[in-house]
Amino acid sequence: YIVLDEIKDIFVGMGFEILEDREVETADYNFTKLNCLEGHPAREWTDTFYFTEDSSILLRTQTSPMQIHAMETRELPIRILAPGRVYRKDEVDATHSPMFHQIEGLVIDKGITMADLKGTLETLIKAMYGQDSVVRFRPHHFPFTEPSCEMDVQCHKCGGKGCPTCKGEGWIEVLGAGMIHPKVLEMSGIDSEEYTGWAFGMGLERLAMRRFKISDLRLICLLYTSPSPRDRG
Ligand code: 2U9
Repeated sequence: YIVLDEIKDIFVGMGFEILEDREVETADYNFTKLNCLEGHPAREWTDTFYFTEDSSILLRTQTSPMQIHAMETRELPIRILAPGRVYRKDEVDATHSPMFHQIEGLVIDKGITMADLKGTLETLIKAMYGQDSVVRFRPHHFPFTEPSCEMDVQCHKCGGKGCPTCKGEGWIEVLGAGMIHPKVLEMSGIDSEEYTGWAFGMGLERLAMRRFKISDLRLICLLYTSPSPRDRG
């Protein structure tokens, strides 16, 4: 919750609005409208918690359906942050849990480019890890963004030389992002000729584990139940 509050503050400072929404979703909003069509591996019974035999109602596997609802109901432009719990059929171990927290962000306006994505995410990392942080972007693939990328931050311990903290890599992967796929915009009724946008997603537990040097994800479960001081009323 400390990490989440910090990230919320950074994005509110950049003019983003924070969303909250349901955890039970339809396959349409969780998958189809995100360009994960029928037959996509993420839709398997073995990966997703379904409520119905016909695989139509489920526990959301990502916070993206919140953003689809916002795209369909809000006036443009939009700048939103969508944090929340997500559910996947994963066995519990040191780095996996069937329930975890994600933060996704999304911007849609006229004339938005990859430069906006890079600038905003670099600003986020510098606010979180210090102004001297160095980031890099690598090409990647997601069904809902095109082009897609992953962002690494240069290891603050060794300055990129390679050490135990970064497992000899020199870089630490922090998030995935990309330009919203034109098909995803069109499916939510947004003209992709007129409007463009970018989105990012990251796992909160992984971020908190790094931040507080927590070695095992299961230890974080103990923290879930204690509300942040701010929410305590
Ligand atoms: C809409 C369109 C695009 C959100 C994105 C990622 C890349 C990503 C993972 C990080 C670790 C999920 O928690 S994780 O396992 N996510 O890499 N997420 S772009 O893209 C969107 C969202 C909403 C309408």
